[in-house]
Amino acid sequence: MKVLATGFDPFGGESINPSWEAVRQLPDWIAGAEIRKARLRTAARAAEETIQTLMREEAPQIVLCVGQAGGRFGVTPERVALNLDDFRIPDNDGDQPVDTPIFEDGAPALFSNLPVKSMVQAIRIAGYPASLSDSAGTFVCNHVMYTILYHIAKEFPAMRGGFLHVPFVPSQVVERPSTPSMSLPDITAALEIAIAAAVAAYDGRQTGAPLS
Ligand code: PCA
Repeated sequence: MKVLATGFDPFGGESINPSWEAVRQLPDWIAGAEIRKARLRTAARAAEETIQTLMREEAPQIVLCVGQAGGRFGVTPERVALNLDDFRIPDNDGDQPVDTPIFEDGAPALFSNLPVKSMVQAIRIAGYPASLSDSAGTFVCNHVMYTILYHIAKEFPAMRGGFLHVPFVPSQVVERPSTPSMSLPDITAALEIAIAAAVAAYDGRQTGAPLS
């Protein structure tokens, strides 16, 4: 089995993006699955093209894209993506769509078909903060998540896909009092656990009781 994991380049004046820093440090194999890693540009059109090409060329069973959500506490698998671009800042290519559908023929929202609750539970059991998120925002991360789920619905019905947001790392909050952060090794460990839970679910293995 093959898992495609991606992170993003830095945006919004940051010098690092913990999503890519964590993804690049993942082992090459997790729970018997080969991990393919790629860095996406924090730019809607470029990232959309890259993820679409990777889904076609790599043909992974599971695709998990990861992004930074500064200010969040713990890692947050995303439940749903909206068919909407509404960027509060320009992306890294200077584009700033407002109230624009991503795909004209797409549903208003698409749900991740990854086992998001099992992923949250597995991460928490291992001792790292995690919770389910019901909003991936309306910026590039939501754009990429919607793109994945749109192509899964249209072209790759056997593929599982979704998105996971990670917090700032400590070096990013030095000048931001009272802002949560998580160390890079902890984010990386949590990601590895999330992927292992997704692989186990794909294989039909049980990963614990559902969240109450
Ligand atoms: N986070 C942004 C885009 C890239 C990233 O890492 C977001 O949440 O949309």
